[in-house]
Amino acid sequence: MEVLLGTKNRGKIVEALDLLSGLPGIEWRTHADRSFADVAEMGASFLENALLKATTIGAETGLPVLSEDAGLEVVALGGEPGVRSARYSSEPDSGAPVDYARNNALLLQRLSGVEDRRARFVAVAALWLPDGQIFVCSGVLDGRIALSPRGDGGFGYDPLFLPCGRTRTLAEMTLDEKNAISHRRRAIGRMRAIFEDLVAAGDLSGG
Ligand code: ITT
Repeated sequence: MEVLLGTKNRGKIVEALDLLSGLPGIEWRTHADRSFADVAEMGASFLENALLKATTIGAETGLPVLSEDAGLEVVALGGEPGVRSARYSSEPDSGAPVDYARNNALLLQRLSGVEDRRARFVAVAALWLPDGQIFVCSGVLDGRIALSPRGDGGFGYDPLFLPCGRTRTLAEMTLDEKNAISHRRRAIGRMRAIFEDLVAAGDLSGG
């Protein structure tokens, strides 16, 4: 039974495939196996965007689709960059490519002189099945924003994100270390139990 990962973000794909490994009865497919069009993320929340991606890519491909919308919420910035995390440093709707270094530089600039560095990562995963069933799981990772970027692992804001109680940024951790604690781990870990139920019930076989 095939399930398509509805994302083109390389960092997310690497982490998600690792988190989903070992689930019997499911063969994971990516955009390299089954291409799909980019989905404009017009939603006002991670939930809306995750559902939009899963349902749109599902309708295009006819395959069960697992999508995810994620981002960073910074307390002192009123929850920014939030749903704009991927394109924080670009004009809205400009279609400009995602630029992690510029996003990180803008975040540091906005937090310059700010003492309250509290932040959290949020991930919302949505699974769409061809028979119309939809499942949603979310996860959060609390932490704070470092004063300067450190590390080359992970992606996005990882070089600036210090999880609570840790001294290394997410980008200074291995894939296994990040995947043991991340927002994505929490969202996709919860989704694993749903996949196990769906496989046992034969609900994925129509896909
Ligand atoms: P898809 O829509 O194709 O899944 P995307 O990169 O557009 O890929 P999102 O809309 O969910 O994905 O945006 C996620 C952005 O939030 C991403 O570009 C990063 O800047 C940030 N982000 C999310 N999870 C992250 C993580 O684990 N580590 C660092 N940054 C993360």
